[in-house]
Amino acid sequence: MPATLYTFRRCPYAMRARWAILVAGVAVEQREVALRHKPAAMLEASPKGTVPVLVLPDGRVIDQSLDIMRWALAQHDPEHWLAPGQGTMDSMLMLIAACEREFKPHLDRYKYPSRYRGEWGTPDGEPTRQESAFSAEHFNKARQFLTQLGDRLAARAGLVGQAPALADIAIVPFVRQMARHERTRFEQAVPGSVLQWMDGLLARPDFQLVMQKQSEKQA
Ligand SMILES: N[C@@H](CCC(=O)N[C@@H](CS)C(=O)NCC(=O)O)C(=O)O
Repeated sequence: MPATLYTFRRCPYAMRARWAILVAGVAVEQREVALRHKPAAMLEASPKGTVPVLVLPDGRVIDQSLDIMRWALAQHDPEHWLAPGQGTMDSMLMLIAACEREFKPHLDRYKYPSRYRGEWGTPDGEPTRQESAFSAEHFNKARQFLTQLGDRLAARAGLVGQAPALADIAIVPFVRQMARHERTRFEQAVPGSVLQWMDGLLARPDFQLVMQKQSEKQA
């Protein structure tokens, strides 16, 4: 019996977990969930209610995307994502944590300012400043993180070495989200090295498979 992965196609955390599982070639049965109607079995396994969640045949549950990546790659790591030759695991984990702390919150506020009304409006919803200004402020903060990535990528093709590694695969789905929101604005604002890095990773055939819809897989 294979492990079960509860996933959501467009979730960047789930994307990175699926990508590592695919590259590792580990047999996993994927269940696409509707975030508004999460299956009871998933919530029973992981009450915090976020995807991805991996339930192993022996009942163990891994419910953090980075842990799922490391679990899969620990079994088979054909591209040496866990040990890229340059850069240590600690330095990759620090970069991934920085993305979570210094990029993701700004990405969310840039993309979905209305969800953060409390931060730019009064408690009764009266705006104290423009929603668009709030969004632009967070676009700029997210961009600052990408400038840091650009500095790294000026010196090498990947974030820690010449070849993609855990850090690249864990971070690029979030950068993709920002690029897809307003591609032209993104292209004008971020270093060319970041664009090239992102486009190169996203053009990989395995990423196309990671993003395939359930219906396309069955076809
Ligand atoms: N730290 C978690 C974060 C996962 C996460 O936040 N996933 C989002 C979707 S992208 C989610 O499931 N949110 C719950 C919801 O939208 O109901 C991980 O790395 O797996």
